[in-house]
Amino acid sequence: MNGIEPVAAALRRARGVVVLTGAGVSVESGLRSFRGRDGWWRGHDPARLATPEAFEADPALVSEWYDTRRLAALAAAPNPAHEAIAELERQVVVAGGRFQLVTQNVDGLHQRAGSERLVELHGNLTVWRDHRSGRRVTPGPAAFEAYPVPGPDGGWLRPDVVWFGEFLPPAALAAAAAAAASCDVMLVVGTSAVVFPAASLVVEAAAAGAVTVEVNVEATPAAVGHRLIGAAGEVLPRLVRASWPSARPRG
Ligand code: BV8
Repeated sequence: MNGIEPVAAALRRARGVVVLTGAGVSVESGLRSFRGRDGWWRGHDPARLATPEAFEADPALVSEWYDTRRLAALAAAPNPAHEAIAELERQVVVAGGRFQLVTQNVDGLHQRAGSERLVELHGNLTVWRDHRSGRRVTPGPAAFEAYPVPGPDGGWLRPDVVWFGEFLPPAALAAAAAAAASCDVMLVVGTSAVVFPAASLVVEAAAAGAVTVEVNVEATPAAVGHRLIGAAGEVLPRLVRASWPSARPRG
């Protein structure tokens, strides 16, 4: 694959690395992306489902949709892209560098692949909260019996994710922005880069002089310096091996 060696060299030299991921990194785990051919959004208008207004209007529909996605995420397994990102973290940290993984995904697969230095910008599907009190609960592996689901404090349970029109967790956004502003290399993997403020992290890294690299099956609007076009589960293990020939991504 042309263009992989300069990226590998930049990774070997880097003192600070950020990896920004989107739904595309979980496609090879069998989880649909949002705007792909059969994306979750195709059947459902995001504005109709992923907003506090939609939940207020029809909590049964929205909580059933999210429970379907929660069960799919629990049934899925990390793929070689997730494992390569976890290995990349280990290689950078062992070399004394700084590493930050920033994900828009709410499926929890990065943690299960062994990633540690992780910021979940948009929350996590496996945790739910009472929409009145905010008290969090971690549901068991089985589907909820009925929708909507009564919360512990008189509200309904909702997924602990960030909906359109809702603010991101300030600590997560601050950590992501700080890492983007001080990294030498940012990999942008499997995201359409159209949702903000996540997409603005690429701009911040480029403005800070970082080498920016997109890994995607197609080119997106992201303003990056390098594009490695291909499936993340194929490109990332190859990039890690090209960067650190002794590296052995687990899995
Ligand atoms: C906010 C969680 C303050 C829930 C999600 C500035 C300009 C314009 C609009 C805005 C702006 N600032 C704010 C907005 C509004 C809005 C926004 O960005 N709208 C967009 C649509 C224009 N942002 C917000 O509302 C944010 N909040 O700003 O609060 C505020 C408050 C009040 C009023 C104003 C502002 C909150 C945004 C977060 C929403 N929650 N998810 C859930 O999961 O249901 S967003 C959700 O969609 C994802 O988390 C992700 O972030 C986003 C996009 O998805 P991607 O991950 O990129 O996936 P997608 O399918 O789009 O693309 C997949 C890619 O992978 C493709 O490129 C494909 O080619 C590629 N691919 C496929 N297979 C593979 C692959 N690549 C590699 N390998 C493969 N195998």
